[in-house]
Amino acid sequence: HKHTGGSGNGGPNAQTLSVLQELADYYDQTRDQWRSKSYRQAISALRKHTSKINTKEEAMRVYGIGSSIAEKIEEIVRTNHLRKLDSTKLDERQQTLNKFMKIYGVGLHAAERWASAGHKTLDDLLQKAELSDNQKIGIAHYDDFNSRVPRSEVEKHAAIIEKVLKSLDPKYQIHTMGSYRRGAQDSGDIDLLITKPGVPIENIRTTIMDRLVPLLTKHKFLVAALAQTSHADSTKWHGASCLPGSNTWRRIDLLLVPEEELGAALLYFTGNDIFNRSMRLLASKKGMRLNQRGLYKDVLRDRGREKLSQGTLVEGKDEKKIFEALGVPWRPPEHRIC
Ligand code: DCP
Ligand code: MG
Ligand code: MN
Repeated sequence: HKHTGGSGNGGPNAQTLSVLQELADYYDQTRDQWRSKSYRQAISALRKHTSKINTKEEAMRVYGIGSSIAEKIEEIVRTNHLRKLDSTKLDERQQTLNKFMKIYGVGLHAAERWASAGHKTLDDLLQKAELSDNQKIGIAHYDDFNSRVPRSEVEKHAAIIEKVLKSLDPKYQIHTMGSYRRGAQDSGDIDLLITKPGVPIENIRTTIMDRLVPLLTKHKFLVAALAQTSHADSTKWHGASCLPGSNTWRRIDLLLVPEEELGAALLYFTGNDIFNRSMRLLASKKGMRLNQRGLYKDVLRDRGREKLSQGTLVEGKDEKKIFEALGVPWRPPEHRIC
């Protein structure tokens, strides 16, 4: 199976992107956060670009790409290769860890345990390691979960959920979040926010968990439930979905939100994660607190900046009003890439 390296079904800069991704993975691995972030930013900017970038000058005109990465882009296009990658070849153990950590739901801890036990391939794991059911699914669908979902396919998954949900109750609303809402041409997973005006979250949870999920599972659209937080008041469902006639499984997240928290949830689940962090930091500097439920003021903190009280709600329902209350000009989702 061919790894497309984050280029989905191509795009004019697919080859460049896959080489840059290798280097980004390397910096991730070495915990070089600054470089890792620069590369991530450049990759997401280039992925959105609709024409082929050939030269350093062209690359530098793309917002989010600096001169050093621009130079590398030109080298990749010119030589079909990046010399930097030769000198940063990871040792074998690092490569094994990388491979294992790309299994959905597997972190450094499990990867290190397996590598230390001498496992080197996914087949080794299947044959010799003790695996949870979710890990088995992660390995069986390794290529699926590591390939990007084209924007048009995200829309198809969302449309199926929306149709079935509205057939249960037409008052439900659904928003496609994450990288999709930021305008990405392809996404790592499908993030859907679900709400119904005027009813408490318990009500929404019952409809989704006890009716929608079982129904879509019966229809074989939802094909796996993954990493469920076990407690009964969970407002998230993580799993996998598969379009009729396809055998590609996609990662899908359902996020259940009451109307009062819709704005804060829209803000949070649009991301990206680094933009979110900067908004939370800003709130904190203004003596407020921002999370996926709302913006709060009069948060009491002790000298160690440890929170002593939740504070009072400033805004939760309206995304634009949260920006206003923070004194930040509105930033459309496409511009929330840090
Ligand atoms: N999020 C966050 N911090 C995290 C995880 C998530 O702030 N640690 C928020 C911002 C993300 C959103 O949730 O944009 C959705 O999470 P995803 O992991 O699905 O990330 P994206 O949708 O942004 O990217 P991808 O295309 O890889 O799914
Ligand atoms: Mg996502
Ligand atoms: Mn997600």
